[in-house]
Order: sequence, then C-alpha cells, then structure tokens
Amino acid sequence: MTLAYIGLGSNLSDPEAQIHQAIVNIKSIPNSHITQISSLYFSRPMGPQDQPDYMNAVLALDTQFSALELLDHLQTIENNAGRVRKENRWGARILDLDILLFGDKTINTERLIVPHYGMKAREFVLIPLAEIAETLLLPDGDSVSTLAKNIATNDLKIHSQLNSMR
Ligand code: A4P
Ligand code: MG
Repeated sequence: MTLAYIGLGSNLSDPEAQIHQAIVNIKSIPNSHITQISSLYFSRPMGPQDQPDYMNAVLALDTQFSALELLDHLQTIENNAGRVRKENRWGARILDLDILLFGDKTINTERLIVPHYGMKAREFVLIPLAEIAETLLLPDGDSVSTLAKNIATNDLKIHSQLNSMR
C-alpha cells in the first residue's frame, strides 16, 4: 500500500457539489481507502483572474495501485464529471484531481510528475495538506507545515468540513 495525497479543485458547475461527488467517486476506487480529508476551502483563482473563485481540498488515499494506475482512475472521475480539457493554462475547470504526493516517490515521466510541480507555491494545496499531515516531509526533506506557515494565505478560508465523508 502507498499513501498518496490528492488535491481536489473546482470552480465551475457548483464547485462544492463537484468536490462532494468527487470524494464519493474516489471512495469507490477499488483496493484503496481514504484515510483523511481536509476541510473544504474557498480560494481565490491562481492564474487568470477573470474566472470564478475555487473550492479546494486535499485528501489522503491509501492505495494498492501504482501511481499511473491511480492517475487513470482520477482522470476517469474527472472525465465523468464533464471535464473538458482546454488550451488555456490555469483556466476554469469543473474538476481537477492532482496527485500531489505518492508515498515518498519522485516520478518524472511524460504523463506524471510527482511531487506535483506547483504544490510548494500554492496556498490552496499547502494549507489543507498541512491540516491533515502536520508532520509530513516532502521527498526533498521540506516540511509541509513550515511551507504552509510561510505562504501568503491569499484570502484562503475554510468553507465547511468534509472529514465525515471518509
Ligand atoms: N500530470 C503530470 N503530473 C501530474 C500530477 N502530479 N497529477 C499530467 C495529475 N496530473 C499530472 O493535467 C494535464 C496532464 O498533467 C495530465 O494529463 C497528466 O498526465 P490536466 O489536469 O489536464 O491539466 P491542468 O490541471 O489544467 O494543468 P494546469 O493548467 O497546469 O493546471 P494546474 O496547474 O492544475 O492549475 N486556483 C485556485 N484557487 N485553485 C485551483 O485549484 N487550479 C488551477 C489549475 C488554476 N488556478 C487555481 C486552481
Ligand atoms: Mg490537473
């Protein structure tokens, strides 16, 4: 089993409902189980500002799958939510499921880069991650809690609790 951390984000088509449904769908991934879910956070868009605010959360999933198999499951869930992949970088999306961490592995392939390339610069990843994994270290030794403490909050706010959905 590997403990993976997954970032969830949505800013279209009722983001709160999208995140709830995504958690239900992640729960149904076989040979895996959710061990922790952060609060649901309300966040300001990173990137183009002419898009709605986001809802973001992070969860921990214990899984028997490889990282690429897990990515397949997550992309199926994104596609089933009606995700349309567009050219515009950092644009609005119904559902984004990113593999932030996969155990202590470092992965650099065409389909998958782990740790997620942007995680150290994103308050909507670091702060929820630190909430559920206070003592976690990244593969490079950086402390998630320290990174979370030092990043600008950019108005990130807790919207509601999700942990009862485990
Ligand atoms: N891929 C590589 N590494 C990974 C990984 N660790 N996890 C590949 C998941 N996928 C990974 O993904 C494109 C390809 O990346 C996948 O096919 C996979 O093989 P995608 O989900 O289609 O693209 P994307 O997520 O749109 O990538 P992009 O544009 O880099 O977006 P980001 O970086 O994910 O940012 N503001 C707030 N407040 N909250 C947000 O959640 N999200 C974004 C999107 C912008 N602004 C935001 C938020
Ligand atoms: Mg993504």
